[in-house]
Amino acid sequence: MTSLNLHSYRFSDAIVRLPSPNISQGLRAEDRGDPDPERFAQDHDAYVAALEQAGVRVHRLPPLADFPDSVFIEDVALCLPEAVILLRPGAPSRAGEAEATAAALRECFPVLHRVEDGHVDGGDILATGREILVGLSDRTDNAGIVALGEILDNMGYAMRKVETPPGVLHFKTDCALLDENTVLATPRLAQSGCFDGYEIVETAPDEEAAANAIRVNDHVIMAEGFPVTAGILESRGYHVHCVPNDEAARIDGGMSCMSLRFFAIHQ
Ligand code: CIR
Repeated sequence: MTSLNLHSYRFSDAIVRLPSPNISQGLRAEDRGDPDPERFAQDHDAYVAALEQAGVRVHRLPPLADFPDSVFIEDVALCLPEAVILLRPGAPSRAGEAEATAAALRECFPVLHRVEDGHVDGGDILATGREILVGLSDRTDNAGIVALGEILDNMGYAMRKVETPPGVLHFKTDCALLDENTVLATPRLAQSGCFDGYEIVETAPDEEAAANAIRVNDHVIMAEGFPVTAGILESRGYHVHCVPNDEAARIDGGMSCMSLRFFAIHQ
């Protein structure tokens, strides 16, 4: 097993999926209007540029017209340094996205495992420096967590089941890893106790949506519009890079969901 330690936020590569031409039909919990495809594409370009500025090589996969939500590529796989695990997204309209991405993942990883039962969305998985947390949610069920747990156990990784707060799409909607032992979390998730033993940085009042950020090498990439939380992170020494996210937010997308990040030990 390769230690998660640094590889939970030190990455050499990222895979993104260019936005579907049908992005305006993306799933959403609440109607805040359809995303505008042109503005979405511009925001996505800014997001990819932020990844590149953080020092990763970005692999761009072609858009999938049949899958409006496929830009949220994080939900189809869990990338670990030595292997990739193909997941089973829980929304029926997204079920085919994983297989549609398998061939591209095989090009980047020597080994590909598959979750064969239940459902797991990548947005419910947080790899920290010492364990892999998987949040039970409307998209991720017990059967999926058990199936994923068996694969991780065989690979020598510690997995822990946690609860995604009610009404929250994914576990990582409410948290992000900042370093091996530090997480950014909304107060509601911090209070659940799932991060006991970790250092927690809470999002500022009324800035809960800032929690879906990503630490990539020396940068923290977060959505624009959360100045107090950005200031808190900067004051702790993080290099914060804010990118526009208004269009993705209309269909419940944030920073983590638009890329698969990994450290390529075999290339
Ligand atoms: C969905 O509901 O599946 C998409 N509209 C948003 C997915 C966001 N994914 C993520 O946070 N990992």
